[in-house]
Amino acid sequence: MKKLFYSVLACIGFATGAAACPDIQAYGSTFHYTGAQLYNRVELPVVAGGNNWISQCRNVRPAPDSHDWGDGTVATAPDFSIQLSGMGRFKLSVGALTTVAGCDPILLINTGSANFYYDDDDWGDGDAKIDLRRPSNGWLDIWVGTFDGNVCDAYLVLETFNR
Ligand SMILES: [Ca+2]
Repeated sequence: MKKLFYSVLACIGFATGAAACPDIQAYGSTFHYTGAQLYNRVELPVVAGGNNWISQCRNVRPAPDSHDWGDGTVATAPDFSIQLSGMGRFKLSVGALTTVAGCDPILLINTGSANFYYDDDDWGDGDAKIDLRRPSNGWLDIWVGTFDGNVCDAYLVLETFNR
């Protein structure tokens, strides 16, 4: 419900010419994990989608993913703000998955070193995945969007691996 309210606000903003875009100053649902904790895979439910087309946001120029680059819609505030620590000996896999037919999630993240990354389908079967080989400690902001602008149920996956 909170997200729906946010969407309405974003629509009003757009109608008056003040288009909203992903905001790295805002916080989503907040969690703190160490690299060791995430060695046990964590799954967090999320409603994928939002009102901001990434391609129309000048403040967001994601690093091109090795496999695909595309568009999609995300909310203004991150869906998740994850405070990471103890990441020194780990790599981190971030996934956006769904079991809903016709739901095509995308991932947009902003790392502790303030870099945006985007992915559409690297998990396989339309699901998104971004692997951070040397994840920064600090805040990782995560938007779970959809490629086609729809809103649908998905879940975020976080898991570390020894590197
Ligand atoms: Ca996808």
